[in-house]
Amino acid sequence: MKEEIMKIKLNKNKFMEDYIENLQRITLKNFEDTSDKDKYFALCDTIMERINQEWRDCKNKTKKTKKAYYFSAEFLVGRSLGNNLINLGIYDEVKELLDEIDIDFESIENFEDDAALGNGGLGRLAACFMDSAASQKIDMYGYGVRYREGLFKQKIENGFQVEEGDHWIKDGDGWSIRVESDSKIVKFRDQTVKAVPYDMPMLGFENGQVNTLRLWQSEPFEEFDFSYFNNFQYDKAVEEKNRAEDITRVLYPNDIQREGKVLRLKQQYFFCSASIQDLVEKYKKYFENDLQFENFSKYHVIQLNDTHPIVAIPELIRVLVDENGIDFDRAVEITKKTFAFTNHTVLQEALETWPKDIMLEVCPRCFDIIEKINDKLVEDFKAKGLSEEAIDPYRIIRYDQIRMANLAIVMSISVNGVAKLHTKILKDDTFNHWYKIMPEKFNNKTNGITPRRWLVYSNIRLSNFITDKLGSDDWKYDLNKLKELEKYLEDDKVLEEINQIKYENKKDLARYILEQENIVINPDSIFDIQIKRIHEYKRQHLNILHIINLYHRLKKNPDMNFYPTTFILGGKAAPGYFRAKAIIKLANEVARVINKDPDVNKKLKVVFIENYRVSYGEKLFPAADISEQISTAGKEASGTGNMKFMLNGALTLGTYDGANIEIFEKAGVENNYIFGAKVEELNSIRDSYSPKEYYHKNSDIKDAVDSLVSGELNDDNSYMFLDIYNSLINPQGGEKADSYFLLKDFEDYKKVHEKINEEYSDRKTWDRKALKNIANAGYFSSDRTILEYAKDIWKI
Ligand code: Z2T
Repeated sequence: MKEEIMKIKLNKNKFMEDYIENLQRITLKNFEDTSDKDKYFALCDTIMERINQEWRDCKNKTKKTKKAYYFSAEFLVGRSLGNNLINLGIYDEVKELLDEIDIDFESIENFEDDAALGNGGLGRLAACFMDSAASQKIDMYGYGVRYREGLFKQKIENGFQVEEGDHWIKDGDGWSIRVESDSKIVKFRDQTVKAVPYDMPMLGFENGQVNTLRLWQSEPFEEFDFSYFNNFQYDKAVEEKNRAEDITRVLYPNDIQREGKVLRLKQQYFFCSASIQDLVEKYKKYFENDLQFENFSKYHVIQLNDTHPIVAIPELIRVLVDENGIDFDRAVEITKKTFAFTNHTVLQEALETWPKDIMLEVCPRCFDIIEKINDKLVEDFKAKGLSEEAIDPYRIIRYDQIRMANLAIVMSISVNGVAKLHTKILKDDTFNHWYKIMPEKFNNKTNGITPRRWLVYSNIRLSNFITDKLGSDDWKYDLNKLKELEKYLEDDKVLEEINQIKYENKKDLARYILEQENIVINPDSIFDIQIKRIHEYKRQHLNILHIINLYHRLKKNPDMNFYPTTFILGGKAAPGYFRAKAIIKLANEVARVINKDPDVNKKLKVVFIENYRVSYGEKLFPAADISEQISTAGKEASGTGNMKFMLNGALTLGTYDGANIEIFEKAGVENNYIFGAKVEELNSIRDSYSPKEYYHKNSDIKDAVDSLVSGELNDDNSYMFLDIYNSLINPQGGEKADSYFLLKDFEDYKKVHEKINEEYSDRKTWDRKALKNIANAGYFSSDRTILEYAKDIWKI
């Protein structure tokens, strides 16, 4: 591995010369008159020039080898400047160079808007995979959508979430190349548009590899429809242009809740059609003799990131049959060997189904093709003697609904979950009927995170410490090497260093939070952090209810033995998800009440981070003592924030869910804080569960739950707190009470918090646990994950 290292050689004088020249060229200003934003964009250009040759070399490799294509509606890249410099191996040098001309790198960095082209874990995973594939020299192309507006910006106004647009490219896009000549025509039933690719370089870590993330933008097929124009119907021409641009105008802000809108299916079909055309066109160019596409699946494997890109399956068949004269059955066979499918959740509300009407309205030929596949499937089952009823769960089309997951499972070589428990639930439950007849397709690929962004870049102190202790930076290429840190478990001086690094990071975060949120927090307190999308199954409200109860107990008993703690929460709610927004209001209200109360605010603080996003996460993960991962067992497919915390030396306070289980396995249960019912237990009590019993039996639970409606907390007449209250013990309209088992797990959660609070004072023991976690985080590198995909599924 190490021999391949190839930092770009930085000619410092040339770099500076080019930089200043770029800066003046793009602004037509003298250096003194340029803004920080100008300085940021000029830096992008100067870096893009330097990677251009390697990028071209990688793109124009003539060797005929199998390649992977990661199709995803989301790539949550975040910022690229710092990460690109790290991966090029020139971060320190460039920082110094800028310093010489009085440019503060960090302030420049802040002028980059996050590329927030994703909602949460699923999109961020795709971005981590891009980094890891390039770093492992795997030829993988990302294909997705260039949303003009990424995930909305979250403002907190009077404690309520307010959404604002995120026009991330309004001042330009320093990291993309528009490749006009690779544009494609995408035809919908009622409209034809041009798909223009914007390519972003995905740099491998110090290895010269540059992969491509190709994001498609929708534009009018003809800039003006002159027939309208000539008839003085100018408005109509403009309207057509807008209608084309609408398709990639904005990312849908729901994370797991599916969105059954025509425009959403148009987005999906738009990028899948353009991407499939791209692959087929290139294939025909390079394999000009293979008119029958004999070798297509030998050279292509398409990984489908959840159900969103599944329409690529009928689209490939359409292109093969309608545009290349391939026989239908053959096209199906080729397609079946090309796709692989990843599932990311077992929540029913996520499983995409499209009404026949909508599919006919968007891409009627795809419906035809899906119907043929379905008919054949049903016919085969009947031939095997299955009853109508037995066939039912397998149908791709049922009651005029197209079940996308069923289509993907039939048409793929592989179906995978994203953590051990999740894959087990897929096999035993969600897709059990499929598992029974095709067990060989099912496999697990536990998620991972890229250690470059989530440690080397974001936690320089810890990164330098590790390199120092291990005597080399080999661990950046093979994260399993972190295991060697275990030799320091009994070394008090090293444990003290860990402590000091965490403390410095906490001070940095405290400064940043003061600046951003205008709240003073104490770096000597425990930093207990829960950052992720807001959802009932993730149970942020369990965290908040516990904080309320803790506050009450501290008020009542000021001398209570209590280590000062700062609870930090952050995350966005889907704009249409009332109860998630209620949870945000509750967090902000509890923070307001507690932070202004002089009886407790020396010991207890609560912060709700406004507009939590990738670039904010980079400051939060390094500063955490406790990582809150408290989802209802069986509901969080994997989680990846949990891994970022672990790698940065936080201890996990978590349930037996998703990848938490594997974290406990690797780092040792004794080095983390586990609580709550396991999935088997919840399954066995699901029907008889009565949250009221817990409410009446346990005075702390009653205390916390009652505070939602006692008048102590003010929801500004939004009825939001009543809604949360009702969801727990007074269900409305056929809903089940406390379906996420907050009250069942509350007591255990409280106890484990008490344990944490007590054990934190023994700093040495704590730091040893932190080191244990860091040393065993190697498994959660997305390098490991992507290598498993390459080996087991893609065979490359
Ligand atoms: C998402 O972020 C996840 C699942 C989804 O299912 C959709 C979105 Cl946007 C359709 C998350 C899971 O909730 C999380 O557990 C997992 O770690 C992540 O995907 C990546 O696999």
